Amino acid sequence: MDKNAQVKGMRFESLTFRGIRARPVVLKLERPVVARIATITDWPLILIDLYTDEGIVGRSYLEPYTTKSMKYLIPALQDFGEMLKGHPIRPFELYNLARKSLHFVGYQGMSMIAVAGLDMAAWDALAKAAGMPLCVLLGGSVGSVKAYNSNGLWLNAPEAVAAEALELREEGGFTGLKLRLGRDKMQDDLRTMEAVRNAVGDDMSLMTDFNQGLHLGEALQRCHAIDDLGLEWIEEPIVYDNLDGYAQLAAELKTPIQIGENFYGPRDLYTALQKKACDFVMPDFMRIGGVTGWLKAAAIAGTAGIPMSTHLYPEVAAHVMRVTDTAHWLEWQDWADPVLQKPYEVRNGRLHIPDVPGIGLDWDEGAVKANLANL
Ligand code: SMN
Ligand code: MG
Repeated sequence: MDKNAQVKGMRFESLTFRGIRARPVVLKLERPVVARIATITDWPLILIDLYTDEGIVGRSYLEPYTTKSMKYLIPALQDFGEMLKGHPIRPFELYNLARKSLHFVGYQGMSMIAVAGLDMAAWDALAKAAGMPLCVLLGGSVGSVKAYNSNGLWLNAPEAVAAEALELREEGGFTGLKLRLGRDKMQDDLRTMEAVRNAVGDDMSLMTDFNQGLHLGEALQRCHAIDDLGLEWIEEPIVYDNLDGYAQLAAELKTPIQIGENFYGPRDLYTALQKKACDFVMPDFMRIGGVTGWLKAAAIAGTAGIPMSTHLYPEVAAHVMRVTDTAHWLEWQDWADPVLQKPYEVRNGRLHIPDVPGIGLDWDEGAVKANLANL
């Protein structure tokens, strides 16, 4: 098929914003999140369609963790829809306009999450209109990205977690898995790690994530206790904004400290690096500011020589990782797969970008209808 068929007779630079549809969906998680700070059985998604006068539809989704938050995020997206009507689809400009429109509300939190959803859909629309996969529009090439499987390994019993590790490895020939830590007793974490290591062998990269569950004293003790296990990284042992605490942990530990899923915008990444609060970074797309925020953040991490991994949103993540200087690991989670017409393919531990215009997100309307949330 002629990939440019849909853009014949149109200049992609003149694509025009018409409006936004944002729909709330809630999906049951196959393996519920059981973390130190929360249990999540139902996973909310906001599906965004960005309409243009030319008929191209840009798509993105947001994963805002709680169903209730969709009640206030969706109106913010609809407000952007009205405000930006008639504006050319130029993602950097839309990003700035949307950010500034919320200046008095504040730049972080919900404001940034709404802007990120808009931004990713705008980039998708532009790449579709250009007839190119997003990674190509950004100056890169279509290909695969090294990924670890983050679909499970929550705070369950050691034997159950070890058995699940084998299952997760087989979901795509993975060479990396993420294990959640922060059980009431440190010994139970240690037992679980031993069971997983015995099951998957020495060649598997093991990432660990405390989900901010420890105070600094506990973190010092628990991170030192696992510091000789050859882990890929220790993620978020303490509350995300205690950068002084992170600087102390990063200085004391041999294992790299990983943070970033709670950076709101590129400046948070810059501040963390200034404070030497971590060794690795892993921004989340809804908090860093979508593709535009990622590109700005990747320039900072790249300049500083800090390895950069992704958090959630594996489809858009794969595209930007192809143009990220210090690209490290992509976090694979298949949680949006049930509403996608064509979920991305994972093989040999790598996520494969489809050679189609845009990001490659099309909704399975039957599944969307069946899972629409009543807010
Ligand atoms: C995480 C992701 C999604 C829900 C809860 C926790 C986690 C991660 O912090 O890094 O995957
Ligand atoms: Mg995490």
